[in-house]
Amino acid sequence: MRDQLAERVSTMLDRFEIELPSWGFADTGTRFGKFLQPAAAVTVEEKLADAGQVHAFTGVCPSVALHVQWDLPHGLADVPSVQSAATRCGVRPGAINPNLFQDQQYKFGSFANPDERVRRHAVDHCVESARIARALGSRDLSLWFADGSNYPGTADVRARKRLFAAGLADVHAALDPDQRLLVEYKPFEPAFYHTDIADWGMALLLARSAGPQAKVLVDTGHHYPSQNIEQIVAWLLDEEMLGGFHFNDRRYADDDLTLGSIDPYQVFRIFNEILFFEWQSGAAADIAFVIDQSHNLKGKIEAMIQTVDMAQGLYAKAALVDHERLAAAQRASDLIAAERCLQDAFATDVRPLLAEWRTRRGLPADPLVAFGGSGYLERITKERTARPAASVSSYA
Ligand code: RM4
Ligand code: MN
Ligand code: MN
Repeated sequence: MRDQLAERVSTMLDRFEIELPSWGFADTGTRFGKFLQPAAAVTVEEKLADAGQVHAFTGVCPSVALHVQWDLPHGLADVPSVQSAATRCGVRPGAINPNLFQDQQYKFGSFANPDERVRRHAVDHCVESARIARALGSRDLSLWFADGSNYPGTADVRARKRLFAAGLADVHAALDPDQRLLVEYKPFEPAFYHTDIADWGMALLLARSAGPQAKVLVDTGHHYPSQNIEQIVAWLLDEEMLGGFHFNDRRYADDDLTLGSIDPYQVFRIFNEILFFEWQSGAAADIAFVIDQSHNLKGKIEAMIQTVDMAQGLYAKAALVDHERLAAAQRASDLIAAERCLQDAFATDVRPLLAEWRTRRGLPADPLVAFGGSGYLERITKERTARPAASVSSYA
């Protein structure tokens, strides 16, 4: 029995890859300030090197999501150096994220800015980002917009909706056939009255109208507290519109805390919906799993390894759900039996299975401990403390 379970978990873990965010290795803060870490990465090469460590110790993070403005400030011209740095660090470029919120011109929005010239600039930046993605061999162009308004009556909500549809269609038209456009939603912040793409329904409508290669990206932190995220996931799966995740946890809003640090059962329930869908449909869901966390206080590389370990553990638990039994209990409206399918799986200690899976692949059984003993952190702390303070370009 134990062997069977181990086999099932092992097969599922084999296919579970997690993308790292370049911005998660740089110093970040809150609007009240930033506490600097001597080991934090500043250059894209340093971010890729740190991500390479997470991949080396976990074996499941071969790609790194990049932010164009922070990691490729000269656009296409930066592609060769980023490409070779990634190769040197043992990782590859992942989703490309245009930046549509930091420039002064975006004060009143990007795709929905009332000024046509700003809208054009924003769309052009996305089209260039699609070219960057192509040149780097990345499939996904991942869009998050800060567009919105702060006061009632100050924005034409319907006109802005149409501008978004038009802008996204223009970007979609510039994609290669194998590229994807991911549309992320967020209910508030930095806009505090209305956000143009505030929830999954708005993102779904806009992705649908943009074209067949556009899908929705669910950032776990971009929901109101108590919202049923796994139901959203189930609906998007059923509509074949779930393109990716940004993983993090939160207690209050978009806190970008470590995955599973507040509510691991919720992450488990999300994975359960995905795996139940795959079992029923017999098809693998094509979902990009990306971490989107900014660790203000924790050591960044350790926090990232901790996140990957947590994600794998919760995924392994979800892989233990007995789908036959669950489906039968649901059909029979046997509520307790159905719920117990989830609870039994969630209560299983999967750490020995995970350690076994890693050992079989020549990976350290406990990547966090192994990283701690590697000396990498001490070395970069010394090296990066000695270098002249460079200007930090990221504030994600
Ligand atoms: C947003 C969102 C995006 C991220 C930006 C910087 O809250 O989560 O994915 O790229 O922050
Ligand atoms: Mn996000
Ligand atoms: Mn966010």
